[in-house]
Amino acid sequence: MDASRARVIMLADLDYFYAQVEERKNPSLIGKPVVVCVYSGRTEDSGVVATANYAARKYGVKSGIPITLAKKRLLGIEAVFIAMNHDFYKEVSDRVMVILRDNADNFEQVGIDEAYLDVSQRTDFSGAEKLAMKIKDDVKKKESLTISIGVGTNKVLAKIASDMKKPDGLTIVRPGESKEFLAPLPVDKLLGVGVKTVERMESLGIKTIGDLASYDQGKLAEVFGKNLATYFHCASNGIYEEVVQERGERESISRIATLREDTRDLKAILEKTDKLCEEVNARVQQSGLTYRSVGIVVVTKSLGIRMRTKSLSGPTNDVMLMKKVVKELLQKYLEESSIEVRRIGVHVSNFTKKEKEQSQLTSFL
Ligand code: DGT
Ligand code: CA
Ligand code: CA
Repeated sequence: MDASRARVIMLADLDYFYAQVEERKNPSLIGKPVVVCVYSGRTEDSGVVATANYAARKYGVKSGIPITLAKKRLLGIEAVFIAMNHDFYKEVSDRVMVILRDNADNFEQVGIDEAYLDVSQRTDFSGAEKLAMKIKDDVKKKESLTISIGVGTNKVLAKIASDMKKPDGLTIVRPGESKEFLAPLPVDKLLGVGVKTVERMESLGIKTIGDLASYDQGKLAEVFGKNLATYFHCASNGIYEEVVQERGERESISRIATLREDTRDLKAILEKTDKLCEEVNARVQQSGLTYRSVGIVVVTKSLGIRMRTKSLSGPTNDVMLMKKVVKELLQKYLEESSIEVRRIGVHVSNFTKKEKEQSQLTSFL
């Protein structure tokens, strides 16, 4: 392969995400096993573990196990159990994603704590380490979180590489090293190989990705069908073409936050919405979009949800205009309702892609 033309793809994945965010919020947790729980509310301890920090993982506590089992495994240990606070993690995630998107030519978020970055236009493999370290430093400085990064010539390699040296890891698989890197790894490391597929592969004598890479493709197709067999064959040989691209057309971009106290004071609410508008607008601008609708979401003290939207006369990405419209909508809402506001959100929608597509279009006219 022509190394100078290989794509440089990264997968960045935050370490023990929910638990790390809790540690950052309350540094006295650092060093102790921390277990973030999804309490179902039925009985005191019913529910599952969302994630645990590495101190807790040493005792076999991990995502998906019952809270009761986690408590058993941590019996007699000074561990901390915390209820999951999804909105809070989402806010942190949104800010980290802005940092990651800033460092990519093409960007694709694939979960609350991970994203693919195609950085081929800004670096080749000789500069990949420097760029990855810069991204890790940015996230550390701005959000005080560690993130693990994997780099390879495609998504499959980047994803597997990101998992090699967690936490705070960086693994770079250079062009030409892909097959060698993959060969000894168990097949379940491959994207899309779950428990059932592992069993079927084992019955064919395939245990490692190397076994899969050299397995007869026709025989694979008999078991898995042609499409899947082709994917297995290519991916295990270090070949995977899927591009990094922003997922789908977005319907809206929004941010929501809880007010310091329930209130009907316009000034207090505007302090919050102004900040939210700036965050939303930053996201809009980074995506190269303009919007034609601006709206607010109000969660009342009694947890009712009210929405108000206004259509604009033309597309914009002007934050002052967004703030003005949000203010109008809020004033109107407060006139119409007498209930105190608990949470407030802003959103924009009805997007058009700025410049690029428009100029392409006009060039045909
Ligand atoms: P890592 O990446 O191995 O250091 O650890 P995490 O915790 O970041 O794991 P990851 O990346 O698979 O998942 C990101 C977050 O998603 C995690 O912090 C909590 C949530 N999560 C993962 N698995 C589960 C699950 O089975 N149930 C629930 N409720 N949440 C989960
Ligand atoms: Ca993670
Ligand atoms: Ca993840």
